[in-house]
Amino acid sequence: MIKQAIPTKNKQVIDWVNEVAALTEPDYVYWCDGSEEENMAICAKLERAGTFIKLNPKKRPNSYLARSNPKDVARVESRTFICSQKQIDAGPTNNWAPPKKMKATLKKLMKGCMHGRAMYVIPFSMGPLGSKIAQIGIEITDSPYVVANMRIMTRMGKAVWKVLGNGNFVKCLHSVGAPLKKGEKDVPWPCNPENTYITHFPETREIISFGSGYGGNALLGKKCLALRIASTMAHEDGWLAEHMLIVGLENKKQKLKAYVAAAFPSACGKTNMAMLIPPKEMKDWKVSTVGDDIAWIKPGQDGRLYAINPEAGFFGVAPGTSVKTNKNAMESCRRNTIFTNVALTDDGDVWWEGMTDKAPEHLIDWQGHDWTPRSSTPAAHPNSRFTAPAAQCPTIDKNWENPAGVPISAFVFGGRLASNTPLVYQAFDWTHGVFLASTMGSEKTAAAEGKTGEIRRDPFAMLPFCGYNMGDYWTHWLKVGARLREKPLIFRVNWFRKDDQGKFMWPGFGDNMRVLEWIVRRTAGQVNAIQTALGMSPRYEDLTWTGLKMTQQQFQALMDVDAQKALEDVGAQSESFEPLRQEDKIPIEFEAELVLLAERLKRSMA
Ligand code: SAT
Ligand code: MN
Repeated sequence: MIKQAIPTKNKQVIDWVNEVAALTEPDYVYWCDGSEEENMAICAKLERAGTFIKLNPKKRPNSYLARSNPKDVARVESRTFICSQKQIDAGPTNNWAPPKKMKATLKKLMKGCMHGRAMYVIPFSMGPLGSKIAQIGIEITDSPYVVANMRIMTRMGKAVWKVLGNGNFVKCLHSVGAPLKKGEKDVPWPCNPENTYITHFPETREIISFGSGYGGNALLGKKCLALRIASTMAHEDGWLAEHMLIVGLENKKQKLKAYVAAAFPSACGKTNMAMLIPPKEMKDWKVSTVGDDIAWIKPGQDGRLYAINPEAGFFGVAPGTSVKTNKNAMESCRRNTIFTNVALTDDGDVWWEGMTDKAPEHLIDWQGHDWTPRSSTPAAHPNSRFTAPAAQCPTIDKNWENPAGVPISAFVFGGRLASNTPLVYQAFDWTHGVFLASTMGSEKTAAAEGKTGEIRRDPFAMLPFCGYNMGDYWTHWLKVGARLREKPLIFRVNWFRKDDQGKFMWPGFGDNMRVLEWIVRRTAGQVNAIQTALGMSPRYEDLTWTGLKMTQQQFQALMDVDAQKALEDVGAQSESFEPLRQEDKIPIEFEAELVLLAERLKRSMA
């Protein structure tokens, strides 16, 4: 038991902490201060518990490996709920439960759920501490692993109490849901997969998460606060909380500089695009990183949109990350990093599929078993992650912590689609762009439960993260745009098109700079585009090709659409709107866009 003075006079905080402690019955309550000493003690505790394995300090200074329970490896969308008073405010794309009923269910589960554990109180800020656009949250958790991760992912610690004063905050309550009986020995990764609930109460700004210790299920500042709760705040207050990376693109020679915000579903390369290294033939381009996952975007005095990254770290997908694909991410996790579910090398470092061309001869896999290149299962889990401080990224933008944010010139929306979606095209206008984002589709990845590869609609890459009715969200986007004096241009991209042999047709990664250059030049009015049935497209000669073998024909194959198939897809899009149409939530503009798109496609075939 640690004797501590309570570090705040905020009555709401104190009452809530007391109330939760009375319900969950932890061994003791610990108020986190965010200090170095505290972090050392937490990491040491995690080591003793077997949750953390300290990596070789010569190879990976101050870094740890954690292995989760194999049943707790990703977000669980089927167990994620938006508990608004009215079901229509959660909408047909979210699981809904009445708040009272859900709270009663949770209360039952949480009675005594912290037996044998410490209860940590984590004060944190999403966004630079004290900035006008930041939001303060307090997470109560019984997981020291969560404490260690929150210290990297958010601005966490005692300075928050001063900024909070007697003000309001988002209540984030988390338990792994695994109470210990007297004398019972703990497991390295306590969790309760049979009773997992990730619940949000947007009207009262509360989050309650039970049963999972992994990623967005447990680090409640991220998807739960910064997206699901923040999107409802943004809806009320006229801004946007988005599942987007923010990247700066500058070419001094061409006098071009733009910030782009881009939405892709989880595990579709947001971190790679945020830290892109241009091909050497395009070295006049300088790329800087503001954020890799979440953007809070607000209209400024000048009628433009400004974006901040509310996070302080990266929770990046490890597999596929290498010096070749993302040198900056590799550099970011060189030290002071927590790795979860990657493999351990014999010399105490980490490895994952794709890190090197050749796998090491022997590893300990993510489940703690011996592994060799002959093994039939992957050494690292496909959704294994690194938690690394953003400040360690070599390309971090000098304005990444500027509370005023960075001005956004373009929005990019991309999915993971093998066929019939062009490499890039620009929306005709804001309304058309918002419509395009609403019809985004993507193949499922390992970031969520379920079968990977299946195509699902993921509007704005927000399907699992929009905290309110999706139709109201689309209308909100139309409204925000209508009030801007200078609207960002909107683009669709697809890096993942495959040919008949199933081979990727586009090299992706650094070569995406070729597409981004066209986008930035469009925002500066420097380059033309041709009008197609889908939108405004580049011609072959509008992109830089030096250093890449790409014939006009190959480019055409990347840009082509089968109009008949596209027309069928318009029907499918319209059908996908049906649940929202039933609720009278489809913006009238979208109905018009469906008609216009179908007509353009038909005429292109005639
Ligand atoms: O939600 S997580 O933070 O676990 C990762 C993601 O799905 O983007
Ligand atoms: Mn994400």
